[in-house]
Amino acid sequence: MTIEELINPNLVDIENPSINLTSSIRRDWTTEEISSIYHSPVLELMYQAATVHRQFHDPQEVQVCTLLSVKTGGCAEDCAYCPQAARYQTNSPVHKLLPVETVLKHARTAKDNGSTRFCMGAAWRSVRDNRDFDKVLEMVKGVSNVGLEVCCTLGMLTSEQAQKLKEAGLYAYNHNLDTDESHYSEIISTRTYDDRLETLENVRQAKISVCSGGIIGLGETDDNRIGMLHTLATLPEHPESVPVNALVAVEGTPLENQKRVSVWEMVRMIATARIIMPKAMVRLSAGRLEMSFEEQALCFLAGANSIFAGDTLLTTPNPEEDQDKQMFQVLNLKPRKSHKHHH
Ligand code: SAM
Ligand code: DTB
Ligand code: SF4
Repeated sequence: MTIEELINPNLVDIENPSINLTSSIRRDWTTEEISSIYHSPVLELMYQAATVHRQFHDPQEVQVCTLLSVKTGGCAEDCAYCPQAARYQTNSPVHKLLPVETVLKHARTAKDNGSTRFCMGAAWRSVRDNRDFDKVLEMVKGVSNVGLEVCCTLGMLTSEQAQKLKEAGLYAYNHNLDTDESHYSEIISTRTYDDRLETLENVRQAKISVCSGGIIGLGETDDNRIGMLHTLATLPEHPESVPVNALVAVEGTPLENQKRVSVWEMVRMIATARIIMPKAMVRLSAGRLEMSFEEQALCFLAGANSIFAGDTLLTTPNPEEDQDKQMFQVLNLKPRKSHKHHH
């Protein structure tokens, strides 16, 4: 089958709005179908992804999100890519939970710089019902009042904790699958793939928007990448956002010597995600520091429509705000307006 035949021909139609676009969103993709999309000639793949992108999104619009690590380092997990795992000797900073007011200051600055989503990360294995969690709930309320879509990434969550976050005003929760089930135990041994899926289910049940994607460059095969995309695209509902991270190889982690992924691998991953989950925001996440404007432009053309802005991701560097402003100008991109009140 050609890539064109694989993509539902009824996907159209900007001209004829009476066609219900959601009817063409498939959750029954097979691994073989995803594989043949992923392995299409790369320019054809990009063209098809760009076409789907235009049927569901304004291609000039890019959502700008800001990250803040509210609790950094000292994590009990053994994720092989992560500078924050306590067991690896890295130069990554370590600090306990930040004061609420410090976080709100960052949120206001993020908003002033054009972000519409603010994501708070904590180096926790899972959320525990303690005073730190109560403080996070206050942060969520505060950031929501600043007028930003609030997102958190705090590790595993029970359904009760998800409910509390929802009540505090949480808009989205990030919890990445990172790789596929068969490669997972090579990367992380301290939790299972099912633990990951269960948290996603708890988030979904609490009616919180789901953000889930992965990392490439961990030493996985194309089949592992395809497998992860298959799991995401066959969830009971597609995630509303799908981050695609390129590994940031950090000295001291077991993956410190991994070779940097090429832009074509990013493009294949982004384009395939765009085609099989057409409504999702596909986020060009970690790894932009090493990419030129031209390389990032290819990713936007392949269907990426969101980035993290600000000079730090959680612990590693990201392009300077000014660089990104310049890139938006050169590529004629515009930051997406807040959808906070449209949920
Ligand atoms: N501790 C929580 C968890 O693991 O779910 C939340 C924070 S954790 C740092 C969030 C995500 O950051 C991970 O799932 C992983 O996808 C990404 N990440 C961490 N280190 C990375 C690295 N070196 N390169 C690329 N992505 C990374
Ligand atoms: C995601 O997928 N990428 C972001 C966000 N979600 C939390 C994190 C990237 C972290 C990169 C390594 C670091 O800065 O510590
Ligand atoms: Fe901990 Fe999250 Fe890093 Fe894993 S990715 S070591 S859970 S902070």
